[in-house]
Amino acid sequence: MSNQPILVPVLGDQLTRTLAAIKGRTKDDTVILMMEVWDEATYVKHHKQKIVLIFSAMRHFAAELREAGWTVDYVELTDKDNSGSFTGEVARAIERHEPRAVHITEASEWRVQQAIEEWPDKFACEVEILPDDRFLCSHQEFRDWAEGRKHLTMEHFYREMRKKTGILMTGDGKPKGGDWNYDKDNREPPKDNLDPPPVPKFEPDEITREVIALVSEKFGDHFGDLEPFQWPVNRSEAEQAADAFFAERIEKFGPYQDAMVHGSDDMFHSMLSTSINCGLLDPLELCQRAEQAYEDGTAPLNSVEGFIRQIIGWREYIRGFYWLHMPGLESDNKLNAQRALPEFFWTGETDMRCLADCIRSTKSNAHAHHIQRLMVLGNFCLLAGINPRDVQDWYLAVYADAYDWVELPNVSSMILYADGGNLATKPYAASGNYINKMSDYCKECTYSVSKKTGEGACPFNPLYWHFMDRHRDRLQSNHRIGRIYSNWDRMDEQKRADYLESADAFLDSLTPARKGWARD
Ligand code: FAD
Ligand code: DLZ
Ligand code: SF4
Repeated sequence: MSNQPILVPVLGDQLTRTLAAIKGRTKDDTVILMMEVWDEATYVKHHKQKIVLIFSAMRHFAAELREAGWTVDYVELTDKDNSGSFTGEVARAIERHEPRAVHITEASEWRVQQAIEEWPDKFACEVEILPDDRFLCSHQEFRDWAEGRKHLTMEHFYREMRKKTGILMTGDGKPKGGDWNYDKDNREPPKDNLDPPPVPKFEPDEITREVIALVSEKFGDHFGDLEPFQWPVNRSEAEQAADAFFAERIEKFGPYQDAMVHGSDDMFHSMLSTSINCGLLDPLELCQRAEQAYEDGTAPLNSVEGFIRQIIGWREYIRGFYWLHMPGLESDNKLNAQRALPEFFWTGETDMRCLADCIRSTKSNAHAHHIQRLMVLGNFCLLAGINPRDVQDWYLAVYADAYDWVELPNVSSMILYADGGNLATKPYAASGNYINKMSDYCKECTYSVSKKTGEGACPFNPLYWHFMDRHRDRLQSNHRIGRIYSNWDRMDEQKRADYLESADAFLDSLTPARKGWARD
């Protein structure tokens, strides 16, 4: 056997020993390469906590590998010869180690995968790119499923994944409990005194403290609070977070999935996306644990099925959808939305109490829960006609769990309807009523949710009708939306004019974000 090792670059969201490029290898002829690079830290100006999370998790993973006997070549951001890019660092590592081949697990993001696909031409040694089997559904499998379908309905895809994994299935191929989906039981508005148990918070250890100092020095101008930093950064912490979710929160996860309470940043959500996405937790194992909770009688089926659907349904579907539609997804703008993102998305300074609370949570934790991202922040961007590029950059920069493959379809296709309906059958548009029903935000808002137009009216009310009116040509033939236009047409002319005028006045009052928040 040659003494030349195999070089295995491991990216910041591939932090597991079960990774395709690691699991088949032997320790004595492998060099694992991990790289903190300027390009990744700055292609958008990520929230400070997101950079701390990734660098700290990478450093912890390198330590774990070394302890287990692997050879790890770890390039820190401040290493004096750091080239700043993945390709530059692999090139330097090839000079250092003279490997007989480079084995890498495919990147989760299109941008990075494009660069990797140039490596065989750039480098003298053989380069092997392995599929990322942490996802249940391969690119080819998703393409086969999508082939010939008029609409890519998530629910249909989800059922295939249930059958494929056997999760929540009976021995004779039926869904447990008789139904595939229990969403109808999962729309409880918040009640008083809900009191969700606190999510475990993790004190920074020495490694994390060092990274916090680095981020403070190098990325001080990025959005978001640096501290307190409390995310899990290694497998053991991520498992503690998962244990706490299955012991204390999953029971009520389903019913309150869409509920929002001012100041409650996690409700009954798992808060596990940051750990799943960078590789600290295995998504399938989490679904198996959820199913076990149902079998043990510690969580009801509607909660368990809801959680499993988010992971083997939505998460897998979003990833398949991304690879099916890239690179076009980035430039889709079927609704021709051109307005700049308002500055208050970065400062949180708005009288709209719902938005202010979601932005506060985003700023202080690099997190907002799903319904906040979808029905408050997303709904606002849709109704106000914010251009997709600004919205994509914002979501990608501000959330600790954000990577292009998951952020982009959620933003472009789910909230902005920028692909004209390949993902969503209708735009997720709602007036203030929806937010009032599902939250306690409106009670103490400066605006009145019951006021439809004019001074003091909740801006979501006129914006909703402004959106419907300006997209009538495209939307009125949609059978899920058409009847909304009958209501609009029944209103007297003055009322319709008041709605449009109020919305225009509100839109004119928005201050566009200054340049340089997300990208220079
Ligand atoms: P839970 O509510 O506990 O859900 C469990 C898990 O299901 C999550 O951890 C996540 O892995 C998965 N999941 C749920 N919904 C989705 C979804 N729509 N797409 C993919 N996975 C999902 N999630 C990200 O991981 N990264 C993102 O960048 C991201 N951007 C989003 C942008 C918008 C506009 C919207 C509407 C949603 C976005 N989501 C994103 C999905 C979802 O909001 C987060 O996964 C969730 O809030 C994470 O918190 P949690 O772990 O407590 O989730
Ligand atoms: C998000 C991120 C950041 C901020 N920094 C790094 C880094 O320095 N090195 C690294 O390997 N990964 C980083 N990441 C995550 C990557 O962007 C992510 O792994 C790839 O883009 C996946 O395609
Ligand atoms: Fe948001 Fe309108 Fe309710 Fe205020 S009144 S919290 S702006 S929905």
